[in-house]
Amino acid sequence: MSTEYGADQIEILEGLEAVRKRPGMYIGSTSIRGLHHLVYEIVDNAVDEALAGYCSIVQVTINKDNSITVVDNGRGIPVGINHKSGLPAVEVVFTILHAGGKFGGGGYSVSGGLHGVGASVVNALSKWLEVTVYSGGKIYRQRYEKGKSTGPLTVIGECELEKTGTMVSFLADDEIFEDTTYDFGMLKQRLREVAFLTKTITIQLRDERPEEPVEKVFHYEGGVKEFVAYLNKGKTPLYPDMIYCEGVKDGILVEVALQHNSTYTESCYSFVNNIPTPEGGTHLAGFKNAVTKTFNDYARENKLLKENEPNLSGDDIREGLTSIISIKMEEAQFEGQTKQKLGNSEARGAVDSIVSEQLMIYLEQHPQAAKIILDKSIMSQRAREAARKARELTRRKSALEGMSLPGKLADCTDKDPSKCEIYIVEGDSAGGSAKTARSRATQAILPLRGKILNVEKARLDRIYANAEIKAMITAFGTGIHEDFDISKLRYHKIIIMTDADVDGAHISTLLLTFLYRFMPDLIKEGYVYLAQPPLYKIEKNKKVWYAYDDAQLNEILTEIGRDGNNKIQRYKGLGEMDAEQLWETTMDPERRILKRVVMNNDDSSEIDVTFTTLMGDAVEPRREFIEENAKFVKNLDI
Ligand code: 1YM
Repeated sequence: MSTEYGADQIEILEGLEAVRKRPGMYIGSTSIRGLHHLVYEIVDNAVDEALAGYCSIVQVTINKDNSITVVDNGRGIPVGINHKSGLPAVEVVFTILHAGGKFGGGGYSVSGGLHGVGASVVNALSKWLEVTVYSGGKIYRQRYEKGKSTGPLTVIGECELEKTGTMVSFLADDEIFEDTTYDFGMLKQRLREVAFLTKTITIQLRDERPEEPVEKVFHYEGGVKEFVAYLNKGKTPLYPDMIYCEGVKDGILVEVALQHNSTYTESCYSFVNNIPTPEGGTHLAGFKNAVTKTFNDYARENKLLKENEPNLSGDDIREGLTSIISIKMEEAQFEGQTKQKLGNSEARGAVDSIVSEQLMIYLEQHPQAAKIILDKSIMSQRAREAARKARELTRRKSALEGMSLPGKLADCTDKDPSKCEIYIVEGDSAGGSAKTARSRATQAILPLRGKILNVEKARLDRIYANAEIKAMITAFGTGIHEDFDISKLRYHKIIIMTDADVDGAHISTLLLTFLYRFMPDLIKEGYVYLAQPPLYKIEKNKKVWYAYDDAQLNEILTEIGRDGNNKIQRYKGLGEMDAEQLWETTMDPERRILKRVVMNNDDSSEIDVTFTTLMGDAVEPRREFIEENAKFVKNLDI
């Protein structure tokens, strides 16, 4: 190390050492999520440069060796000497742990957000990192290894005076991260989201790892309006416009887009400084308040609600509403267990006043759209009232008769939910085998008859009236809607067991759609599983093997020899197995394979799109989805 590096440098190294010792504190975790977080930290700096008005294109490349390169065409990170440290500013950016935020003020920034720890943390957690700055006709470069510079910032060449920007390449340290292989899909999803939230920016994502490199470009002139259109793809909009509200109040930049569609579910996503806030917070509260108040005021003024009729509830008005609430503000405070909820009280007022004012103007100028929305809300109000009465009735009945479990349920005897499982089984015959096979103490069986209702296309009163859905709700014990209480869950494993064919997959999807839309916490908390019945039974000399996919079948056949003495049986459905086989292969906790259904809060808008694509009205997006994903399907038996 050269002698120019004085006491400051020692402090710097101690700072970055701390990051390497406790990476989780800085990037959340060292799992695959944390790994991808490194990319977002660097991209955020480029996005800030775009928000400041100096950068229009950001290119992200996954290189062959799983290193990452991010390039922007902004001003270039400053290379001048920072007087406090005596180092070039760019070196400070990469080697000093910041509390978040830059030296300068002014403008909005998306960096310094949730983890928002900046470039120095990425540097500390990389085997190597190289930054190249194009500025003032010169090209500067500095290299670091595990956060330490391997030499001073150096001019490595010249460029045209007009060419400015920053390029950062890094290789995540495999001593820190469990896995250093990037997931193209994960980066694609997040960068698309960033592009929706930063209108005018162009983000290019390139994957150099496959033989034929893959490239995606995201550019959305319409910003959040296009985000709503994307979420509504596959749904039928109720009116042609996208309602859009935008403004600045108390230094808070607010952008909101919304549009109703013919479904009965609400899809609302909120962001602060481009960070998703799945738990909502003050900005979301402001939005909801504005929507409820404005529609009720408009309905009263225009006599769409009569004097003796009650106000519409927020849920009534937001039935079938897709919306994006995006705000940018300084010093955002995040609260809640996962720090995904905005706490700043000033955000409530800012969103409320901007949305109230502009939404009212829209409604007054578009009486037709207003009437369509209010008619739907009034229908929703009636359905909700009917559903409430039905729930009330069941609640009173169960209070009177004690907890009356569905007749078809074969319950387990143990009452400790953490030990109990419920198998939801397609069809009475498989249900019968499962009842014989099960371990009575801890395994309950609920057979479902035929296909359950597609909740994506049905209104609340019909959903609550559906026998199969009612049976699940009572069996789980959690209640639903405002009564939902996860602590009352009677089984900590909810296992969906269907045939390993197309119909079975359809039934699983219908069940998952119901759980995702009505009891998402069950999935978020990791209580939902898919059973994996075997596809093949192989017999030889009175010995039996089971294979769960084709690869395993091949393995077994190689092991036992591929002679004519094997009898291979291809299972078409659960019904073909007797109770003993079902127990051995699919239900015995010692031997079975269960797939846990997981859901990442960061992906929620994408999950929403997937369910709509699979279960909604429009055929064309579904066809596209199937064409794109058919390659992931291992066994297709039609
Ligand atoms: C590929 C990553 O980091 N771009 C980038 C970063 C900065 C600037 C421009 C920038 C910011 C400012 C002034 C300012 C940063 N500068 C700093 C610091 N791309 C990438 N592009 N001039 C240039 O905020 O005032 C931190 S990030 F602190 F040095 F100013």
